[in-house]
Amino acid sequence: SGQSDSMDVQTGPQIEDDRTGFSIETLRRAIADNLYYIQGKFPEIATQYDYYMALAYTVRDRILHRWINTVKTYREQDVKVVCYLSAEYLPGPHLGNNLVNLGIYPQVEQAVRASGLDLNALLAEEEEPGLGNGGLGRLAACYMDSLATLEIPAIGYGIRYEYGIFDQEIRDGWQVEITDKWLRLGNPWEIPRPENAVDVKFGGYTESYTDDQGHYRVRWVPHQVVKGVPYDTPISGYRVNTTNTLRLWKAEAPESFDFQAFNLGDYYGAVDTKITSENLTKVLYPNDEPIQGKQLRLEQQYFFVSCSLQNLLKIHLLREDPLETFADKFAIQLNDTHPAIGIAELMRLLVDEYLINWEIAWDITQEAFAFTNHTLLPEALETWSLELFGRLLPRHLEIIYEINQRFLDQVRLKYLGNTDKLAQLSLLDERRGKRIRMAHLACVGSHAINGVAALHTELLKTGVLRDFYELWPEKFSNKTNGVTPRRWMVLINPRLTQLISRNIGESWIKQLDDLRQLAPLANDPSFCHEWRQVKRAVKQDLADYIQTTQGLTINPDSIYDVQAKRFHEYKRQHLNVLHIVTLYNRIKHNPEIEMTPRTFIFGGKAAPGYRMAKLIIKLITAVGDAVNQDPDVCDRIKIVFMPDFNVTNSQRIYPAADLSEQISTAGKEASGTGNMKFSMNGALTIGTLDGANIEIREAVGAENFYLFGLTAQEVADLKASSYNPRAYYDSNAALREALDLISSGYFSHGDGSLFQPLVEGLLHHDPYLVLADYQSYIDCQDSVGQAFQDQETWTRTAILNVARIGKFSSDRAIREYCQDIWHVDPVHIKLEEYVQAKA
Ligand code: GPW
Repeated sequence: SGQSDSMDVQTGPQIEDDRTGFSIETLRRAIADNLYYIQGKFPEIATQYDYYMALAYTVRDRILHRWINTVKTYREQDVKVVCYLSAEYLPGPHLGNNLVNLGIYPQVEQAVRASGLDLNALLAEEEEPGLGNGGLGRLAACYMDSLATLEIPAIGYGIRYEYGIFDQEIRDGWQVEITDKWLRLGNPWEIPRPENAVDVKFGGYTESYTDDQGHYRVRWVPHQVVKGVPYDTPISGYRVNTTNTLRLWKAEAPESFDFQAFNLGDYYGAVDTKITSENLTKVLYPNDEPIQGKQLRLEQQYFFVSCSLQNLLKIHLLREDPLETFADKFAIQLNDTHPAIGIAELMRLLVDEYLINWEIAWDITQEAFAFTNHTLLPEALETWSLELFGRLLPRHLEIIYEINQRFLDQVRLKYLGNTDKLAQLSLLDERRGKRIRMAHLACVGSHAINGVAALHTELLKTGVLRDFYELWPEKFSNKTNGVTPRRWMVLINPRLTQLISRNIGESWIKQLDDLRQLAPLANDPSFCHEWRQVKRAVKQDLADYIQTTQGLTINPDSIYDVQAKRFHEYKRQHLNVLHIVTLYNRIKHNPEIEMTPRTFIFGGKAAPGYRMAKLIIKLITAVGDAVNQDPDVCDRIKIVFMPDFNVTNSQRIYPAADLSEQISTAGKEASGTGNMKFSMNGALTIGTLDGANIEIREAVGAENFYLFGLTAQEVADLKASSYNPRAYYDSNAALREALDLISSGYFSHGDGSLFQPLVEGLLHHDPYLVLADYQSYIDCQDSVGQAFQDQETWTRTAILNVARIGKFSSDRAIREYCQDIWHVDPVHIKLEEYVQAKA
């Protein structure tokens, strides 16, 4: 993808070995060899998928050399390692990204062509690992990329779900969920490590005993044991040898359990244990936020966290380091509260299994852990009922009681006689039927707590975590999210990448702030012309794709107005729809009205149980059906719903957008990361003062950002002063007309009841202030439409957006985590000769 230099990858081996060589001929031979020896096929019967596999193994071989050297170096040099614990990862397809990072895209393209094949066709064969829901999982993947690129020793730990996030189909305008059998054709990127399996206990009871030294100890007698088997995937860095590990755990039945059952003659019981064990990592819960309080979900969380911590302790002891230095060697990051049980688990492992005394164990734990919060929605804050928790993790419940007691003793000293404070800070919520507050556990057990955008961190400090902030202000910091420019620019937008690199060189790929050098070019007419040509070509690509896949014709000269993200009421896709219906009404009233043609593009999944989100999808497709066929309007408005928004499909969307919709209710979106991906690819943003939008606007300049809507403070004030959405409806004719048209059944074949829950909800509750922000949004959109008429100015603004977006690289974010929270340094990986490495 445009990057022509290949040999800047650290001194490759001198000999053109078939498994390490980068020459076109060596690559071609390796592909042929892998087709034969890995896929067991000869060209006449080989499918495109066979060739994809042959190529994937060819690339993997080149990565393995670096991967082994990386592991070896980390072991020998006794370095501090970042351990990222995340229940979700959305890495996207690996092949293209690895070609970019290794710097062998052009050679592989030619080697593939020399084999009579097309690289794009082979890339399209890869099934992406959909092991996450949305932003949180994708952030983890961007951070893994940046960690490797910055040469930081790191392991990503997570769950190897057999079924990832469902595939979305649209039938009759409704979302239909299809199971994601991503492993069905095999996965060339993972290596199982059954020799590193660990056992995880569940249920049962605890008992105390006195050890030889007369110490009081606790033993956990489980009801069930599940085996965790790690599967490792290499994560390459950009143009460095560093190749870190993503270690995902699969649940299996432990052999010893089978044997017990077999000895008793209970063959079916043994098989049953195997089935129930494997259920544990069978499927990803498809809820974005809030999470569902299901037992299996807690089992998943504990399972992968216990596997990971046992693994870390094993590594630590293998290095012959004393346990007391554990936190000097590992920095453990909690990606939201999903892995927060790790705090109690590390305490259990240290105190019960390694017999360390409580105080020392607690110091180690607090020093090792850090916690990132990703939401302000109160309903998304994770809690577990004591009953369920105690049944599954009886020992951890005791440990949490002990942590809480010691913590509250400290609180009591500070706030003498203030029982409210105790209740507010307690790890146990005593009101709603006794529940464990995972965010409180995470705060108490960590030395650092961070939000993911400046506003979000401020709102944490004054809102959901204010009591903790009052107690430990020094623990808090902000780490504004970022995304990797390797995937989100270089890989997905080769045209833009080439244009930029031809003008300012390639340094920006690793130093995104260098995009600043584009700023003067915003005044260079020939550069602007080329920029427009690139955008136009990319928009044509998307038009072609939509034509082929949906039979829908869109106009590449129209504004591509895109909202692509999970469906949630707080993200307000329905506000976008109200704008569309308003434009529709304007044309119906005045068919000759001047209007900048727009193509409204939507993408995103709704949680299967989230009825309102699914109804909003139906509304979009229903309005689309009416608008797209209406000869009066379809030259000015088109609506496209792109089904199955995932990493692969998103890669076609971000580069083609003119306008990025970031329209959440202020104070609700923790950060957003799609906003950054659009901006990097030259879209302008229409957005509220929410999440990272605020910082994007500051960076690109207020004059280059379409701002509308209430501020977080105004939202809070309006809600406090008994917000009345109905008043907005009564006093705004265009809003009334839009809502009335939807209620009338106009978009639902006369069925006036279909969208009633949506319209009634807005009129009587409207918790996300859609109606309050309506007019401000419409006015802002009108100015967008006007501005697009002046292509010169629009292009200049787009270039300035890209020139000033450097801050939103995940490299910047990871550097901040390294300095302020993890205290880790880069470790340079030198490549040993292959022959020597093997010996
Ligand atoms: F609720 N986010 C997400 F905070 O994608 F855990 N899934 C989730 O379950 C949560 C948060 C959780 C998102 C935020 O909504 C988004 O604003 C943010 O950019 C992203 O996490 C990464 O920080």
